[in-house]
Amino acid sequence: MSYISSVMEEVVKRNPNEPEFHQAVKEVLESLAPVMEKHPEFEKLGLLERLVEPERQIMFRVPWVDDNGKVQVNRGFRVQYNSAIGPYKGGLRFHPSVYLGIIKFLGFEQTFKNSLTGLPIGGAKGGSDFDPKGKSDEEVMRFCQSFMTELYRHIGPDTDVPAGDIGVGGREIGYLYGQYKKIRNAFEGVLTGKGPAWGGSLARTEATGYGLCYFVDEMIKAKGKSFKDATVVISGSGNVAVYATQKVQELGGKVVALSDSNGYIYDPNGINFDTVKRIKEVERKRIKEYVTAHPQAEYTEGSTGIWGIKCDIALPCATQNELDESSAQKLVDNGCWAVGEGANMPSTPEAIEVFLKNKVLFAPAKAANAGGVATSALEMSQNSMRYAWTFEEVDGKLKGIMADIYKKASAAAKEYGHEDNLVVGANIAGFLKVATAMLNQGII
Ligand code: NDP
Ligand code: 2IT
Repeated sequence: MSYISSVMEEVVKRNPNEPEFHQAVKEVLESLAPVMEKHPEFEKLGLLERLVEPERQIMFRVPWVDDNGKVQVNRGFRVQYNSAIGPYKGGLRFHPSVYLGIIKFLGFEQTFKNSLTGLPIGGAKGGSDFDPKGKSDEEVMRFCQSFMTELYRHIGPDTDVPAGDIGVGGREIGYLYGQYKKIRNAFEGVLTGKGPAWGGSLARTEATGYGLCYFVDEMIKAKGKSFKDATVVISGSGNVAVYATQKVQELGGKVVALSDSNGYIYDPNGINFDTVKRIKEVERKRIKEYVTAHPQAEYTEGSTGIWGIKCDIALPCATQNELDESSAQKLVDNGCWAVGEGANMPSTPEAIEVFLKNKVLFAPAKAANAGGVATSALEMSQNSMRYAWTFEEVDGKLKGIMADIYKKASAAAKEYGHEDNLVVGANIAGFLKVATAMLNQGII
């Protein structure tokens, strides 16, 4: 049996009932076949066995009191996956679907993504099965305070720096930061995605969505295409989807659809960004509210129907495995020629196969959505300097980083015999830096 197959077999055996984790590991390991051929020393040093095992996994009780005075108990997680190239870094997800397997898959992906940014950050992820939907501000605050009352002992600006992800945005980062500061009596860069008034970087809110568009723009430009006059479908209507919408419009494309877990909206005239921003960020309401302000738009129940809308470019920006084989086939049949993953692992392996087989230009998540964490690393730099760059300075650096990630991924794909396959290219380029660091640092 090959080295890769035996490591994969062991991963499935040692981590039962964690299908998302298996899926993420399998994709990366399969991409690494040409690397293992070139570097037999990796096997001798047990590099892959070490890489697939998180350095540390923390699970904890999060008790809090709801508005009715009832005690609620959630489960908290922090998986500190790999610190070979820098302090642990990665978001926190609050969603009822969260369990250890989800956090492990996200921490594993984060390790390679962070490596691709070229910045000194290791990989981690955390979160809770807490559902912020329908909770009052006070409930969210009490939950965040309880969560941080345990998490604080495991993190620090040179140890582990959490940020946002699904269900965790500026409001939650504020409550988490306030509690950390109170317990530690230290105003330090322990979280990113902070408010600009208290150490947050300008452009961090926009960074993942903008970065996704910068990456896709590089990828399609290399093939003589552009966003100009392209019809674009974006799934989700959270932080990533909203700012991807804004940037697509700035680049001359027309976004015609957005969604949430209940359904999707279709506006043939092009989505009105200001309406979406108001509904999602100010009112915190559902995407179906959009049709009240824009009666020419339609709302349809069920979120996967969005992939049946005819488009040139599709940007899945909601969640893992939201785009399966049949949805991919529908996109291809309708003439879609580029896909950029804003969410983490939104396409199933079968969907990716459909895209690659049909020569759809495909931008994989760990490269395409790295702009968020890259800007988090820029926030860490600014905190260390006790200084703040302007929006334009940060945005300019973000653009440069995304172009560089595209170059690295496409060069690695070519060098290892898979020209134009950015899945393989991103996995290899992300892996090599982490692998080199791990080898240099001994058996740790
Ligand atoms: P938000 O919480 O702001 O938004 C999430 C969006 O996705 C919402 O519209 C939500 O709908 C939808 N969604 C979530 N879960 C599901 C589900 N199970 N089925 C269908 N729709 C769902 O999160 P973000 O925008 O921050 O994150 C979106 C994706 O991007 C995630 O995969 C995240 O890991 C990834 N990402 C985020 C980064 C960031 O900086 N924020 C950086 C890199 C990647 P509803 O309201 O109905 O739940
Ligand atoms: O998946 C991701 O890259 C994020 N949720 C952002 C992590 C971060 O530390 O900014």
